[in-house]
Amino acid sequence: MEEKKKRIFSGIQPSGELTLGSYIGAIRNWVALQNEYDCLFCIVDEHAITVRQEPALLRKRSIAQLAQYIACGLDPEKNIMFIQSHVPQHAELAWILGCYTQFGELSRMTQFKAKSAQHADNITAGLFTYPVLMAADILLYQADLVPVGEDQKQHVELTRDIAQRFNGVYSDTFVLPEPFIPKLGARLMSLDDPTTKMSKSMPEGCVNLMDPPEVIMKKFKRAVTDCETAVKFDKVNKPGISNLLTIYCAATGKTMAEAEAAFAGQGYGVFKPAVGEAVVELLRPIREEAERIVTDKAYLESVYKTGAQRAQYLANKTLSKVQRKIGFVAR
Ligand code: AQP
Repeated sequence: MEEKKKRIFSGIQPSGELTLGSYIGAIRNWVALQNEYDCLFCIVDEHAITVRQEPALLRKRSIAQLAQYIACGLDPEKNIMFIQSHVPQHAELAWILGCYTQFGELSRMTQFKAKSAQHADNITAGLFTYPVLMAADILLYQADLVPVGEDQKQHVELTRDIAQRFNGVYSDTFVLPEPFIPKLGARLMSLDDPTTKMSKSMPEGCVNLMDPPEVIMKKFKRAVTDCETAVKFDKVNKPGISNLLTIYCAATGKTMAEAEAAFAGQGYGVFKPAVGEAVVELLRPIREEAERIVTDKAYLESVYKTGAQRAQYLANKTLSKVQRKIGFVAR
């Protein structure tokens, strides 16, 4: 008998441009895993509105992000690709799970602490309960694995805690998901400040998937390094160079030792543009393909509509089971 494939769920907020961080930390792994697993890849627009968005831009970015997912190599025939708000079961399950999540647990989330500091004038309840919606996204599909960057590990761990609690109160309902974090590039740092994460909401030190070559080169030439000259991996003392080396290895497939050897005796003036060029070549085919796909509105609409239908079918199975277990009257 053929063994049932394990399931993956992952998503990215259309709250800004897709970045080199989100590509290397997440999307590239989605592409690598799509043949082995049964996958759902989502554009999590409900998460995006936890901070203020410009409506027209949010709409445009959601569609552009789908085009970029496909351009990165995700196959809509193989995977379920959809927009979160098209599947209302996410919000319904999130409400229920919120009643099985402690205020204290949510208060400890580092992303909430960072984002509430960043948006001090608009700390919404949605920003606080964001991890509950993320738990619903994952648990709704009984996902075994969640491929994310290092920064999302805490949220996946909370998802497991919520699932375990629910399973304990009732009976086995949810699969306990595992985070899948890449060995290289799990946390790319800002080119401007290598002590902070490369993040789409901080565009200065961030390389975007759709940046043209000249913009990418400029960003790398300006990247913050240190006042030494050696191209050596040393995260504590040389965070800027270490980040650039990580990016170089992720872009070229070279090992760290090979990369260090390639630049031995050469200064940062040679190294920084070389990293830029490696990234330009990594992203060039993706950008060109995304620019082509994004103009095909009818195709993209058919992808997200089919995706939502298929996702709803799976989501309903879990949601009705949950509703029955907690004592809601069947519809
Ligand atoms: N710098 C990074 N290095 C490695 N992985 C990263 N990811 C994001 N930045 C890096 C991973 O990519 C996915 C993006 O998910 P998201 O946009 O929904 O959430 P995020 O982590 O909040 O992304 P940003 O860019 O940091 O957005 P803002 O600025 O809005 O907070 C996730 O899997 C993430 O781990």
